Amino acid sequence: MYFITSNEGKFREVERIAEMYGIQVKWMKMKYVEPQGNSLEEIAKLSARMLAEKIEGEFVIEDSGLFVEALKGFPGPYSSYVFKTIGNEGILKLMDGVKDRKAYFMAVVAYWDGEKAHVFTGKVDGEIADSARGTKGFGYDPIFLYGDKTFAEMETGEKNKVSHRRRAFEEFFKWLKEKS
Ligand code: ITT
Repeated sequence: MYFITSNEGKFREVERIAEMYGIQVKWMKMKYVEPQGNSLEEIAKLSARMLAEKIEGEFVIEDSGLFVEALKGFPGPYSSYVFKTIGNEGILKLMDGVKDRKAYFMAVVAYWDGEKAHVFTGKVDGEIADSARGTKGFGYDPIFLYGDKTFAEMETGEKNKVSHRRRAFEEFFKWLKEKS
């Protein structure tokens, strides 16, 4: 099963989750232009359809994002662009002095079976930390607090127990196993 992503952090996490289900995922490292959409689901489905025009057979992709409640869900579907531009420091600045720090990560997996897309989602609730902490993980991990640790203070195995990605891929792998 090919997992198409430009993000090595995503791939390394999924590789470990897949192992738990006895499934081998191979990394197709590729950056594709993401279509515009209002939700991660819409973007994931459109991306799968677009990629299917170039790639033979089955593959899987994942679209994810950070949703900050006090910012009305921002950066949400724009997480990738926002990370590359204002980054973690920019989010912390927007949250300066804000009491309600609730946030969640969401992951949408889109599996293209050769004919159509199947979508699976996962979510994890947490908070935006007061400052960036930790060196593990990737992306927004240093500012995402889960309990008393940020995701960047956790080993992959620990993050993988609770993450949005784990939850979405778990749904997908269970479905795959039931189907076969
Ligand atoms: P691909 O589209 O090539 O898979 P990407 O990094 O551009 O890789 P997305 O479009 O899904 O991925 O954008 C998601 C953004 O949210 C991106 O900046 C990630 O770094 C960030 N993100 C997603 N999951 C995360 C996680 O588990 N921890 C920290 N940041 C995460």
